[in-house]
Amino acid sequence: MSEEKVKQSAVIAGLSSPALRAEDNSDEASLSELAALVETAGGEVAARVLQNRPSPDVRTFLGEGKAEELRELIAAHEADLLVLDNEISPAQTRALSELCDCAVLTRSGIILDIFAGRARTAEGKLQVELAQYKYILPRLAGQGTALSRLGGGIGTRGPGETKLETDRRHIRSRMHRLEEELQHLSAVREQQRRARQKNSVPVVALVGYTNAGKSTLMNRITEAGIPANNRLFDTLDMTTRAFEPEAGMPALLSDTVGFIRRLPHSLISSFEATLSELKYAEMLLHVIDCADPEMEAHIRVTEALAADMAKEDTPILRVYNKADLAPAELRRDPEGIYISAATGEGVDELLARIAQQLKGTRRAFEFLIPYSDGAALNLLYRDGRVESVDHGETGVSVRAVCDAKLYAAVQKYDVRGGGQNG
Ligand SMILES: Nc1nc2c(ncn2[C@@H]2O[C@H](COP(=O)(O)OP(=O)(O)OP(=O)(O)O)[C@@H](O)[C@H]2O)c(=O)[nH]1
Ligand SMILES: [Mg+2]
Repeated sequence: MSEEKVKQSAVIAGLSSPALRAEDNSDEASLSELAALVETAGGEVAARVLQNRPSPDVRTFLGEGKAEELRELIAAHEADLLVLDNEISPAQTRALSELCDCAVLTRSGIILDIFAGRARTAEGKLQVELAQYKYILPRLAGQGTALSRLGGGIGTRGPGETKLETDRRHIRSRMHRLEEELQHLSAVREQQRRARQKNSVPVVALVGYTNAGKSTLMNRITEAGIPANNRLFDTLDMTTRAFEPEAGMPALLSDTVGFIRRLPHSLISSFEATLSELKYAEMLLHVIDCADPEMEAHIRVTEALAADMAKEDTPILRVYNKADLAPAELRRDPEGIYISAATGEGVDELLARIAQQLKGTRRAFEFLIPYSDGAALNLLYRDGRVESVDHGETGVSVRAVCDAKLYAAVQKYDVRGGGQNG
């Protein structure tokens, strides 16, 4: 990411309106978060404005009067751009851009820009580029000159300003190629996943709001050495490492991109391949920054997104992190666990809770499989972890670790008719 000599200055604005859905509404906390996002993207916030209206204005979203006020504010601060906290339509973006005589971006545009500067792996870069095109395409007409006047910097990273101005057909064909490349990478990922499933090693996935401490916890548990920084969206790529929640119990831990309110749809769909890993997780650890005053809102956003991405019945353990920064009387969730990934406090207890959960879903069983049912034996080899095999007179005695689904398929051969802990 090339740092501009002079930071771009932005005026940020949000609309709070009872007509907007809660997740589309702006408020002081959401505006503060937007300010942090703009700064993370390398900009500077010159002024912030929270507008209240019974309903959004159809043409300008914020209202003609407010737009005029913003124009004066932008001129007075010599700001380069206006950033909206709400997702407004491409037509409203154009109207505001004309009225305020400057480039207009939305929260999604800023988030995409941060992602563009952060993507490291080939897949991450392709995913971000695709997301940017999806965001830009409907907004192309009208704002080209305002955006190119920015001359690099926020909102112009990634596809680049010259490409911005090329025609839609060119962009569409580029998007098509990106989609194809991503599909290919996703096939490779699927093969790796199958190989892992064959070994029957359960995956535990970290999810959480950005900056909650997922990577710090991952590093503490697996020594993965992932950079963990006090900035938004530090991690973009999925990293998976082996760990043992209990001696002799192999498992995998995955760290991935953090969530935030109003995560752009184009990003979610582009990162589908990465996030689909959550579907194969046996349990989710929801890492929560319990020292953040916005904790409750963060929990809602994360669990709504996680519910869309994981299997329906995947158990979630709430892991309240940064307990070292929060007074003990704030530890109010009896179901959750309070830890500090930074100091290590509570991490052993967390590992014990993970082991306990995994044992419940994955156990060792003894089967006696008749020679006539080779398919059942194949199934155990394919989806389970076979620990011993003994060819006897009446059939094959097999000891294998199975999850609930596999067990249901071969239960009739269980020598005890029930299970035993592995
Ligand atoms: N005091 C304290 N700080 C912590 C703790 N865990 C993480 N941090 C800090 O919080 C910041 C964010 O931590 P990360 O591990 O990068 O957070 P993340 O959830 O991976 O963030 P993204 O990758 O941006 O989604 C870093 O500055 C960490 O040092 C903790 O238990 N206590
Ligand atoms: Mg991280």
